[in-house]
Amino acid sequence: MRKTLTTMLTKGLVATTGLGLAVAAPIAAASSAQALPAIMIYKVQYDSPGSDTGSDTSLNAEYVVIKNTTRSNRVLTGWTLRDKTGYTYRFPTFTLKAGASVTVHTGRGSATSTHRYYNKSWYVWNNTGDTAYLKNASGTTVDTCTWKGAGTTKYC
Ligand SMILES: [Ca+2]
Repeated sequence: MRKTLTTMLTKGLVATTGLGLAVAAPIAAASSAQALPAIMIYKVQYDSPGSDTGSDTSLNAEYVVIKNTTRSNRVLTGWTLRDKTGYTYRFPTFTLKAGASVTVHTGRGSATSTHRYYNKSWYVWNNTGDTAYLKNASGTTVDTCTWKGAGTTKYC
């Protein structure tokens, strides 16, 4: 009887998490520090190596890495990544696994669970300075990352 109850509770929690609602968050918040955003912009390689030729190889070497810092899978469906200008990548149905990262490339490519593509024909992230904004499906800013150039990569 006791085991059955535990199983039911576990299933209930998984189902709730699967919907991507924040219902489970207070449970986690009580036991762990919240220094990092749950989902964060971890790294931006804003200056693709070599000349900006506009080739897919060059465009895809410009990218943003988004990391799930939690121990639970998070649904990012409808979340957006955008620059100051407003060039926006919107996640379709997508779940970022616990502790995993997803890299959003500027150029064209086949989307996987760890690599996504803006499908742009020119660069998104300004080499001389820009800001990346990550917003959830409600449009609330979850994290930002700003750089002023003088490099190729920003860790946030
Ligand atoms: Ca760039």
